[in-house]
Order: sequence, then C-alpha cells, then structure tokens
Amino acid sequence: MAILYMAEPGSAAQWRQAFHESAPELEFREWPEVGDARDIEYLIAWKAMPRLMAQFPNLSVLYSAGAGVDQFDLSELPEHVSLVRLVDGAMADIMAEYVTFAVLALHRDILTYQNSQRERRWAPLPIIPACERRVGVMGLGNLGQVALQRLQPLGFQLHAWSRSPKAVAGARCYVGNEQLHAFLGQCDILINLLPLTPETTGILNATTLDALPTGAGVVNVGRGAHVIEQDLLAALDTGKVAGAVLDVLDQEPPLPDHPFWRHPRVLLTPHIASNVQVKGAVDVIVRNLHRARSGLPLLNTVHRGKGY
Ligand code: NDP
Ligand code: OXD
Repeated sequence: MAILYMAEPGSAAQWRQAFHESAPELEFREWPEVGDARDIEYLIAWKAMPRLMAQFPNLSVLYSAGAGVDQFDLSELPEHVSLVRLVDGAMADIMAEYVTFAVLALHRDILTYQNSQRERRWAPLPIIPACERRVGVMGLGNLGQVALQRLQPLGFQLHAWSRSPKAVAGARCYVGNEQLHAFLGQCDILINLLPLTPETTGILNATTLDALPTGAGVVNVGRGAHVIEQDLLAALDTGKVAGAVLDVLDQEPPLPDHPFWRHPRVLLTPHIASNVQVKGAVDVIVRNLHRARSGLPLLNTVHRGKGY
C-alpha cells in the first residue's frame, strides 16, 4: 500500500515526515520515483494526469493537493476511484484572514489612499462605519462559512449565497439562481468563494456586476474563470465597481501587458489567499484510511454530479 506524491516538490519532505509520524504503514513515494505502479493506491496531485488508470491500475483515492478540483475531469475517473479535497480548519482560517484583509482594504478605501500616496495627495475620505457596510459571501462551504464567522465581530451587515439552504448566525442567507440578484443587490463588498463548475463559470459578468450597488468592491478568491475579466474591467472603468481584490486569474500569472497589473483600482495577489496545510491534509488522509477500513464513507469526497 503506497501513496504517491505528485505536488509541490519543495514540500515533499514535510509530507513524508507527516506520514511517517501518522501512518507509518503507508509507504510514501515521490514522483517520479514511482517504483512498482501497482502498489499505488493513493495519489496526491495538483494537476490532472493523462491515462491515470492505465498508469496506476490499483488507484482507489485521488487526493487533490488544492481545495479546488476544477483541474480534474471526473468523467475520466472510474466510479470506484474517489476524488477527495484536502481542506481543513487551518486552511479555512488562513483564507478567512485573507478575506478579512481584503474586505477591510476595500471598506477603508485603501486602494484610493495608495493612489493618493503615489501622487503625494493628502486627501481624507468620509469614513463609513462597518455597521453601514453590507458584505456578501458567495459560496458557503468549508471556506465561506469560516470567512463569515471571522467577519461577524467586525460589525458588517452580512449576506451569503449558496446552492442549497443554509443557516449562518448573523448573516442573511439566499439560495439558488432565483435569489442571486436579490443577494447581489445587498453586497457593497462581494466575496467570491465558489468552486469552479459549469454552473459557476463566468458567474461574475456584466449582468451580475450590474446587479451590485454602484461603487461596490469585489474580492475574488475562488477561481479566475468565475470572472469575465473584460466585464470587470468595464465595470471598474464606469465606477460600477469601485475596487477589486483579485487573488486568482484565468491565466496565472497574467501576461505582462494584462491591464490588471497596473490598474489603479485593482489589488492583485498571486493565488496566495490560502493553501493546503500539510498537517491537516495528512490528518484527512489518515482518517480516511481508518474510515475505509471500517466501511465508512470518506471525508471530503467530491460529489460527481455537483462537481465540488
Ligand atoms: P465547498 O465545496 O466546501 O463549498 C462550495 C460552496 O459553494 C457551497 O456552499 C455550495 O453550495 C456553493 N455552490 C457551489 N455551486 C453553486 C452554485 N451553482 N450556486 C450557488 N452556490 C454554489 O468549497 P470550499 O469552501 O472548500 O472552497 C471553495 C473554493 O475556494 C474552492 O473550490 C477553490 O476554487 C477556492 N480556493 C481558493 C484558494 C485560493 O488560494 N485563492 C484556496 C482554496 C480554495 P451548497 O452548500 O449548497 O452545496
Ligand atoms: C486552491 C488551493 O484550491 O490553493 O486554490 O488549495
């Protein structure tokens, strides 16, 4: 029984050590030292791999080395192979920290002050109290729920949108496409924490951005393809959207002449809002080993029909 690690090479030693401590019975192998490929039952990978089953005929679980799984084609995985996400509480805490930073940056007009500083202008703006600011989170999963909890003590009016009904203390919840526009209308600051699926691709487009209050802020920490970039640029140009904090882009890194690099109303970060935490990830894998032995369903499996 072996697990093959095919993700970030710089972290491999940390993964090896964590498995050594928590599941010494599991042999840890690091790509490209596969050994006998028939031993590989578990794979940790960030990217899809062609002919996966032909290469690893005894694969039973594919662990995504990221919270998102949009890079994998579920139809290529046989039914008996599970796709599992390695999200844990620490990853959610780190994301909530970034979301808090981004919301506060937009709430306190930091983009404007950065531009004023470059132009040597000392130009205070009126302060809007947090209780008068409406903040909305799209996606109420592992990450969205923790982000909302973290924002709550700051005093914002909170709104949240998901596919199925949810109850979150201190937030007004909206469900499904029918309530999307009502939700967007309440978002002075919108945070996207959706997974990328066929239903959510391009969800932030001219129509949905237009449904936001004028001068809204947008935070994208989901996936770049959630946003139609031309539509966001147009909304920034008209002032419909006053500022955007973007951690993910359709193409990462963007081309050198991409307008987001130098846009005065855009704060860009290189997909660092959060990432898989080795300790928590290994914990999920070890718990799943025990659950599989007891005939229990695995934790964090991706639902094939929903794609997340
Ligand atoms: P989850 O799968 O736990 O939650 C997804 C949420 O989105 C659920 O609330 C789900 O609704 C909702 N949702 C999905 N599809 C729709 C839809 N069509 N309409 C309305 N709501 C929908 O995901 P996580 O919270 O763990 O992660 C979210 C995403 O964050 C990841 O997929 C990844 O892309 C991104 N991410 C980005 C990182 C970064 O560094 N920038 C790091 C980690 C993750 P319901 O609850 O009803 O199922
Ligand atoms: C992601 C991650 O899914 O970094 O974006 O884990």
